[in-house]
Amino acid sequence: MFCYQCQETAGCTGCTNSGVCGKSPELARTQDLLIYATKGLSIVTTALRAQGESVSPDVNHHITLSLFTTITNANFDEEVIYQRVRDTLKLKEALLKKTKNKEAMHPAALWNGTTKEELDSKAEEAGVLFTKNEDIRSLRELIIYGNKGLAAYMKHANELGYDDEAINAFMQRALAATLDDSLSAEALTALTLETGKFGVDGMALLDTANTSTYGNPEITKVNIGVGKNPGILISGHDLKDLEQLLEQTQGTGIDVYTHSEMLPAHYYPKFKKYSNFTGNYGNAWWKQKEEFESFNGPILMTTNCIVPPKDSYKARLFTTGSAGFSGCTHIEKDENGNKDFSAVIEMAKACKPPVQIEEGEIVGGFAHKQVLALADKVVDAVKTGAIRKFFVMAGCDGRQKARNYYTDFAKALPKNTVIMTAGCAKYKYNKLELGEINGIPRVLDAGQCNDSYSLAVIALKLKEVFGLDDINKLPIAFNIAWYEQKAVIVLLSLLHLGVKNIHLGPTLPAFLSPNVAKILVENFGIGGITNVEDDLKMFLGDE
Ligand code: FSO
Ligand code: SF4
Repeated sequence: MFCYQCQETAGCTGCTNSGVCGKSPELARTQDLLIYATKGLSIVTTALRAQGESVSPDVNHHITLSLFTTITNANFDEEVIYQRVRDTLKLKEALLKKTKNKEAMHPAALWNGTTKEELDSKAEEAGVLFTKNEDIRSLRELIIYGNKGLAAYMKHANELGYDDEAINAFMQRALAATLDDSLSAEALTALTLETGKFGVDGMALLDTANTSTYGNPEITKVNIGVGKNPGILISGHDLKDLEQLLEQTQGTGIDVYTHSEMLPAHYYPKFKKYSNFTGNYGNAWWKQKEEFESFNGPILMTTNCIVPPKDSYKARLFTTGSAGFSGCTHIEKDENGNKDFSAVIEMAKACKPPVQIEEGEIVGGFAHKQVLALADKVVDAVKTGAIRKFFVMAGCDGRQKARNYYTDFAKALPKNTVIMTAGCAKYKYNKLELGEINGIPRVLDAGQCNDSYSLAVIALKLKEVFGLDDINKLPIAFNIAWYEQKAVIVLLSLLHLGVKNIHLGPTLPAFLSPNVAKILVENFGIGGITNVEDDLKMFLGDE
């Protein structure tokens, strides 16, 4: 196997024996195959569009779900991936009949197979290392990972009835292009930046889907303690799943708690009507081995990040959507698109209430509408010097000790600075009690990783208010923590919006070849992190 798609990749170069995430070589091979088959299908759909034919939403959604399924920590069930490969080939074969010029197509578009042996025999061509030139490989993977992240956000928007043919067509064109040997490094660089453009469109679509369905996030205090009832813990990012779970738990005596990236659900007005929506339990995804154990009740994973479960709670772990783990119950949609969570609820009734591991409250809900409602206060604070600088510290948390840098950085920031966050990165500093400036908390949590879009909207609005011609003239620094492929689309989107000098840690992606990294450094000022003291001086211009 060879996988280097996430920040925790072995030795900062690539996982080759097994994944640090728990991915086996067999699972890695099957995921490579699924990506290969998805590229083949994308070549066919792109050709069909060029012929003037339309591609059905079912095919588009199949492609987005396949991409999402291969994101780090989403799905560890090899059988599910094999089945998706077979389904993808079946869809492709049917569409292939309608395409002209088959002879000119890449073999990925023409290949077919059904047995495990036939599928496995393709594995070598499907892997990352099949592209020999390291710069081309780097750009191809950067495009693929960006599109995996975008696919995740599209899937959530699709669940709420929102879609965009232009984004689907782009994702498929981009995937197809990663098998086109005629494309130069320059052409692939342009496609990478174009991915950022569609990243902005995808995050904007999801923002509209979420806020139109559940209202605009508002300042909210979230309980981090526990109640006396048994509970269900829901994690991942899918708000539609949460809505259905809340509906189905009404009157059952079961409380619902969020974990990790589901925390921001508490900020949406629509979820506040559920009296059993009790609070947030625990921290970021990587702490789940301890926290799922002490929670005592069933856990529903709606997306990544899954850590391979301990036997002690594996029977209590349920998955749905893109998430999967062999041996855990997976809940599918019925023919009407609804999910039946009664098995989860019945299990909860027989479980003990959660063990309290923390107490108190945390504050969040600072997405664009809420922050812009406070714009006068914010602008005043900047003009009077009460706020010297904003630090966008969005992104992901992870296992590596080096990430304590972000806690130390937050603690060391001068008291006249404000952190703007989104994604599970927040757990490194959202319980630190960093205080307020003129009533504005020093940690403003916009929401999930996709709500980094909100931070960009806020920055663009501030640019307008201050009459600036360049977003980089604002007193905002970007010190972002990344882990998996959704962070890649967030990064590419910020680049598209013209943000420069983003610092990325705790390490730069292993999939950036020295030449590709050089392009990003020279054109966008992308940099890594060093240590808190030196970085603070650099960000504050105190050298
Ligand atoms: Fe975190 Fe995992 Fe949201 Fe990621 S829970 S790491 S970037 O899936 O998607 O922030
Ligand atoms: Fe390794 Fe990350 Fe790939 Fe898992 S997802 S195999 S940890 S690079």
